[in-house]
Amino acid sequence: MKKALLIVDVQNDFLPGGALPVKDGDQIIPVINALQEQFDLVVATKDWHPLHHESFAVEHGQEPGEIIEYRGLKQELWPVHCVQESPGAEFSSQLETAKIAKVFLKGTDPEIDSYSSFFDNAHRRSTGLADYLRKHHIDELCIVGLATDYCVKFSVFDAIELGFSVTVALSGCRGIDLRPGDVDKAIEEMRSAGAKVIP
Ligand code: VGL
Ligand code: ZN
Repeated sequence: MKKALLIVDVQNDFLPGGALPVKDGDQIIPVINALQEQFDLVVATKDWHPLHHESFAVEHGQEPGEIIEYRGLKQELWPVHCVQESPGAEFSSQLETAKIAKVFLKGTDPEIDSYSSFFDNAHRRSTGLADYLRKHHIDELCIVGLATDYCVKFSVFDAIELGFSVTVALSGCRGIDLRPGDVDKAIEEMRSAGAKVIP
């Protein structure tokens, strides 16, 4: 049994002071730094949007928090965040990166969002993460990062569907809770999907 740690989107824009800050998001960084020691392999994702991305409210003349239908998919609209090569898209300087073997980029297609670390929201294009994990004979995946109710949740669903055995370490995650209760609901959904959720 080989196990990997997947660190989801620990980027400046999702941290306090960033464009789409997750409350107390910075508190997970020391937890994740310590966790890395326990894994055979550490991988990470970056939300990596082009300057004009359909998930940005401004592209539709709307406000962040609104929900639209775009090309047949439901889309939450966000402030401009994690623009490729911008400081907001960088990992937090507090995050230990020496052990990260590979970084997978998501949300790079201007026409579709990607909450999961594995596929875009229409499940059409893969990021390459699943093949990489299989090539390294990983069967257990521990997932941490931001945000619990978006990119962590959808990464957990896909990882389970792909056949990985999945643990979510909540001390290494924080959520957006756009609608209060979203994080609690996400935790329940991850549990029902078959994830082992630990404190
Ligand atoms: C995320 C909203 C928009 C996330 C990314 O990383 O959870 N959330 N883009
Ligand atoms: Zn995004």
